[in-house]
Formats: sequence, C-alpha cells, structure tokens
Amino acid sequence: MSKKRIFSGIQPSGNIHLGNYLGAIKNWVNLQNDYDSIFCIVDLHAITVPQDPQKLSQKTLEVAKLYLASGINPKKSILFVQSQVQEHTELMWLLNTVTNTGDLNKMTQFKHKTHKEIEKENIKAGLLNYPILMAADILLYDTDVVPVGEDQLQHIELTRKLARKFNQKFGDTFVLPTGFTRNKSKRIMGLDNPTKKMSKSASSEYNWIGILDDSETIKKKIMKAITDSTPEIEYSDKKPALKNLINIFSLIADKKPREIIEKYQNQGYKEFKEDLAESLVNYLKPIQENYSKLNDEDVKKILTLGANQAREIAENKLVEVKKKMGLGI
Ligand code: AQP
Repeated sequence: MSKKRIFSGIQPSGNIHLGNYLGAIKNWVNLQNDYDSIFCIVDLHAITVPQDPQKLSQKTLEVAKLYLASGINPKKSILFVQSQVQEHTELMWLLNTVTNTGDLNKMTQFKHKTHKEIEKENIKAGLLNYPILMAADILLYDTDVVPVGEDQLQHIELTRKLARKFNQKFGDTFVLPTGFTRNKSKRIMGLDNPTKKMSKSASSEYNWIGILDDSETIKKKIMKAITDSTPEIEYSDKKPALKNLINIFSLIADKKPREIIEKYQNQGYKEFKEDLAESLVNYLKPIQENYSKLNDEDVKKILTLGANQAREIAENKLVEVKKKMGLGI
C-alpha cells in the first residue's frame, strides 16, 4: 500500500520561533519517516502583510536552512518555496469561485490580523483570501494529512469544505485532508502575554524565543518572561504564564509537567527559569550548529530540485481541475 501524503508549510515572515518548531517542524521530522512528505516555505502567504522584499528573500532561505538543520531530509521529503511553483496561485483563483466570502470573514486568524486595520479600512484582499491559497497548497498534492498547530485547524476545515463543494459540483477531484495536531505542542503562548500564541509578528521580541537566538538572548528572554502574581510553582489554568513555561520545559526535557512541578515546588521562579533557560540553550544548540554548517548555494539547489518535484505533481492536478471546469479548448 502506498504511503499517505502530508503537506505543511511555514511563512518566512520573521524569525522562526519555538512555537513554530515545537508546533510544526519537530513533528514533521518524525512524520517524514512514515508519510510521503511535502514541506513548503510559504512566501506567498507571508506577503499578505507588508514585507521588506530583500528581507523576505533572506528569510525564505533562512527558513529552508532551519528545516534542514532540524532534520528535514530532502532524500525523504520534497522541500520547496511556494512562489517557485505557480500552480498554487492558479488553483487558488479557481477555488475562489467556490468560496463564500462569508466563510472567509469568519476565520479567527483574519479577525486577529485585521483587528488594528478595521478602523483604517485598510484590510487587504490577500489577508481575507489567505485560506483559499492555503486550500490550494493542500489540495494540489492530494494531501491526506496536514500537520499544523491548533491555530490552523479552522483553515483545514475550510479546505475540506471547499474540496467537498468542488467535488460535488465538478465530480471527484480532491482528497479531503485532515488536520493533525500534537496535543502538548498544539499552542505555545507568548512569553510576554500568555493569552496569545507565540508569534513571529508580535510587537516585542520578548514574545518569542528564536531558534537561532544566542544563549545570552535566550536567558534574558526567559528571565524577563512574565509569571503570575503568587510565588507557588503550580500547573493550573489560573496561572497561564507559568503553565506555558512548564509546557515548554516539559516538551524540551521530555518530562511530564508533574515531574517539573515536583522538582521546583519548593524553589522559586528564579531557579525554575534559570534551569529552563539552560535547557533551552542546550536544546537548540545542535540545530544551530547544523544551521551554521549549511551552504546557501547547496540549499538553493535542494530548493530548485524540490520545486521541480512538486511542480510535476501540481501540474497534473491542475490539468485535471481545469478540464473538469471546462477551461480551455
Ligand atoms: N505559538 C505556536 N504554537 C504552536 N504552533 C505554532 N505555529 C505557529 N505559532 C505557533 C505553527 O507553526 C506553523 C507555521 O505557522 P505560519 O508561519 O504559517 O503562520 P502562523 O501560524 O501565523 O505563525 P506565526 O509565528 O504567528 O507567524 P505570523 O506572526 O507571521 O503570523 C503552523 O503549523 C502553525 O500552526
């Protein structure tokens, strides 16, 4: 029996952080052994908010290097840059025609990202249409499973809806994908605000730990991370900031939150944070070392090869879709 296929991606919209790593990349590295895997750097998604063109291109390469440094193996997985396979944007246009704007308006991420823009009436169509591009990314490859953080599950639901609608209207064409989230890593919260997820585009760098942050920066960020008002070390929803730090510690040390609480219960936040910072530094060190050994030109070749492999699959799908829609003569 052939392997099931997974597809996932990250936007090169800033510094890749611990949330992206624990919520996405780390899981992909294991999944690539069991699935036919396609991993993308979704630069077309990144431009739904303003980007500095020169920086965007640098960040795209940086994300590719981080995938590789984390253990994504181009011999096992297809690794490519979204804008290098133009079928993504073409299928997006076609899917536009089966998408209700009402559904797009309901997306939580859209509401979050447009929160500040509403008064300015400055909302870009790209931000509203982002989930259609994501659906195109997934459906082009007959993807069975999409490993994502919890924040993206709503977009996967919409993808399923669009696939179902298209199939009903034009005949069986798309595979209905399922979202896959690992429980503990599903949502890493911001270090400066435990009510919002850790995010590349957060206004303060004290929101996130970058995968490439040096040891001094990591220590500074963890020591500055907000904690809750009472000094007891406990794992509770009443203490969301501490709970988030314990979750991070538990994921990187591969220990149960209970074991961490037992160890630090009678000590203060200071010891807890110092040990967490040291563990993080050690945890990220091998990835940073692998990263520093990668050569840009070699990585670009891997990406070109990956784009060629992806295009071969995507082209076939698009031909099928256009034929079913009666496009062309
Ligand atoms: N805080 C998080 N906890 C767990 N998983 C997370 N992911 C993102 N943040 C967390 C997962 O990382 C993958 C890539 O996300 P993305 O770059 O496509 O976009 P995003 O979800 O919007 O991530 P950011 O960091 O918040 O970026 P910006 O600020 O640019 O929007 C996804 O699988 C996501 O679930």
